[in-house]
Amino acid sequence: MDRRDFLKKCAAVGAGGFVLSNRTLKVRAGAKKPNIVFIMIDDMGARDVGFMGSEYYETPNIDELVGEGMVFTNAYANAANCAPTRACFLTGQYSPRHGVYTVGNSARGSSSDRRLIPIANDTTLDSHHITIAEVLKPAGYVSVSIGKWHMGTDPDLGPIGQGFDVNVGGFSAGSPPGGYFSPYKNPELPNGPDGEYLTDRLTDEALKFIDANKDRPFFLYMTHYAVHTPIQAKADLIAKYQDKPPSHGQDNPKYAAMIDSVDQGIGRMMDKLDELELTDNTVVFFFSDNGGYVGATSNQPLRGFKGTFYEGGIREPMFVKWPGVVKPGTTCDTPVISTDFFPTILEMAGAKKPPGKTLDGESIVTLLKRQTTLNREAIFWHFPAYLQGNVPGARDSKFRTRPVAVVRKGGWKLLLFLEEWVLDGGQSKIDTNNAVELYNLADDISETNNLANTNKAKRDELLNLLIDWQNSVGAPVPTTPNPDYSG
Ligand SMILES: [Ca+2]
Repeated sequence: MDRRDFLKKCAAVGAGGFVLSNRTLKVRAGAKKPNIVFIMIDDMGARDVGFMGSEYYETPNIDELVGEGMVFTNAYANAANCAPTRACFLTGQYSPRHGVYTVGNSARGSSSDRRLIPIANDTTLDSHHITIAEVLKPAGYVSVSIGKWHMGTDPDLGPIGQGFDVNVGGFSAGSPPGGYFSPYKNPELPNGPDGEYLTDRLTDEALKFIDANKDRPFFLYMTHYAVHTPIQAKADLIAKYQDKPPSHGQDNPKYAAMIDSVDQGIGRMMDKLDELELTDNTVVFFFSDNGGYVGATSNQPLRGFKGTFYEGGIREPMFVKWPGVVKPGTTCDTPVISTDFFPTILEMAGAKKPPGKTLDGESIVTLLKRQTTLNREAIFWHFPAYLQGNVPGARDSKFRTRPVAVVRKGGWKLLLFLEEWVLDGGQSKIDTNNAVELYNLADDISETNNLANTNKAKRDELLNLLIDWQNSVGAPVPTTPNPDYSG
């Protein structure tokens, strides 16, 4: 079923009536459906919050929430940069199914340095995809997207076109066009008083939305522009960090102040839920779309930064607070990934997946209830593109990443570098062509010890899993040599 058929069917049944299964009726007759607040921070590194061990940034409000929820210590974004993770979150599908692999052009960097012609990238989410907002609507939810969208612009490709009822500030841009202080130069956000701070304003908009929708189930996609560049913060908060000693490579007072504003905003949202007596019936997710940005933060002890497929580029801070269900103060070390949110939210909301829609993730409700582990064997990434830049921890000094595919199974992680794989003999030369890196994250969280040639059994096991997965999702592998490549 494509989106048009899905929406037609919804309209025919009427609002709130798409899935009239016994189970849904039972849910409706019993407990009120939970509100869902999904907090998506932009570019926040895995170690950029107190609960993940930062001793430099101060996030008391976030850390307090963590104490009421479950922390996921092996949480991953579907990509190492913004747009693809968002497309995967909104659709519940891996990148090969929607074609959003990266931000902008897939052929970034100097052509003479690229050995392959990369696969073309979609910079917007095509409207035929069924998003999480579209699936929640017939389950009785009102949805708002507040902040960064990065998937195209309304009327068709922005939040409204993709099923949200309300859009505040979301369009094609991946960073605030006028910076963090009003005037914002944002076509989807009227300016506030001069000097108003964007993170505070988006929080104000969230409070307004909660007030206006307190009597019905809502899905609040709180997708802050923070803490993406430009690194701009309020002077009083910068001053708070000015003399603070650096810790584990984290030392930027302005960036710390940006995080502080996010934290204060989350505190204000929780106060609003308390005030309206909604706290007990509201699920809160906290997540970021890719790893911490070089120059703004440090992801130590993780290797690399935003843009690399080492842990520093894709590992995320994450927790879920679900009053009455999640045992407070718990942790879960099962690897989870942003495609898991779609089926998880569906299950929480008592909504059903549209017939025919493929979901690549798995609901983590069973983990939240501490019942069983997940069914899947592994999680995967596919990045048939080039991302320029020289960042510490990357494989070479010209690209944050070259085309790569990745699998994580248990404590093991394998990276398959597609240039060497495609052009240097593939499997027949695997012992010498440097196409594969294998790490045992359980012992080597910093990915310093490549075991590809010392544990060939594990290498081949993961490699076969990865290739089978690529075939199963139709992942396009670039195979055309670039004639401009100068070696
Ligand atoms: Ca991002």
